[in-house]
Amino acid sequence: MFHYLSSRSVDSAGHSHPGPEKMTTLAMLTITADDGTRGYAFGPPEVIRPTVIEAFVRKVLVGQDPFDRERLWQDLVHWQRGSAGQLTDRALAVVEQALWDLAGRALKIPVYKLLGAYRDKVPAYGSTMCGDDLPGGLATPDDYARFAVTLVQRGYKAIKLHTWMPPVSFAPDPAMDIKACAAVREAVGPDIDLMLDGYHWYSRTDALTIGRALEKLNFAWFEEMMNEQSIASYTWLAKQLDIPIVGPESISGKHHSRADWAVAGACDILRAGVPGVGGITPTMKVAALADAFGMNCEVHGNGAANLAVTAAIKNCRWYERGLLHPFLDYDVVPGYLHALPDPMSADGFVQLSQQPGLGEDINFDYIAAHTVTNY
Ligand code: LLH
Ligand code: MG
Repeated sequence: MFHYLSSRSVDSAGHSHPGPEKMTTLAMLTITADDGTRGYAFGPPEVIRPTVIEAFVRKVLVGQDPFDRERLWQDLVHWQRGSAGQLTDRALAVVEQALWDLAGRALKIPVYKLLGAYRDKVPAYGSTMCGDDLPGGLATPDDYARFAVTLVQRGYKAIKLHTWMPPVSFAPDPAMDIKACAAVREAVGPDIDLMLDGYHWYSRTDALTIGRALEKLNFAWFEEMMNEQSIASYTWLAKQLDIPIVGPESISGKHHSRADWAVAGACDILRAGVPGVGGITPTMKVAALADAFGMNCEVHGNGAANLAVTAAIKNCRWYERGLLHPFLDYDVVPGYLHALPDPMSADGFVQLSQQPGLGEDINFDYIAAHTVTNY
């Protein structure tokens, strides 16, 4: 576990926003093979806790071949049931990413190539932070419009708005969301792809109202506007709207729940991110499942592992770059890395690193100097 400086803080509902620069804690999991080859993955310390490592991860991994990722992952999945919620999908994902990183480093090949690369660069969409009440931040529809223009100048060919959510005092407000989307469309013109990821608990009728407005604004997709626990609500909405519905992002169930969504017609585009579904392999399974249904799978979230998957599959249009905010410079490299895992060119493409493994250029000296606990 180590400290690094971050200017992002999290509100009372878990959404990130700009905040005062402060020391933040991150965990780095290291898996070492008998020949000394190592694999690394980062994760929140509360996810990859010492008790989780001791009670489950060591028991499953020690003495095993680190290349047997599927078997090791399945063994961890079996432990999940009896773990009383201790061994989460997010913990599985950290362990599995470190195994992929180890394999890539051992074979001297980037993970996206190990996965069977489809491309070496991926177009990125700029994914905004959720709305706030910071003057000049993301507090008004005009703020979103101004920010969208700077994102287009930076090179983004697509932008996804996360609009206002509690604890912002006036949120949620469907009319405000529609105004922000209209202001952004007006500001960037017809050629930029736009998406909305608004408040995640709208009612069916509010969601339908917003969805119809987005259709008029020619938005490319509509994401997590309702509680994803209700497949029936998503099926109800998808039947009535032409705009593609993307999901599910936040529900549990790994690739199994995504299969249920595809069968139910609850979305037009599937969604999975490496931390959320328990690793790179289950994310690839969702992508294959989507492919079998003739659907895209838009990968949720940024970072080296999500980028590797995005480059390894054909049926994902964009890499989600962010979260972005006018007060923050996403291109600043955090202290524990030597370079961003997802540098974006002026024409909006993220080039995949050719470094062996996940492609994170780790600053081991920084981490050693800022380590607070080793276990
Ligand atoms: O609610 C939020 O803070 C965001 O929606 C966040 O979860 C983000 O990761 C997301 O949904 N991206 O698509
Ligand atoms: Mg989302």
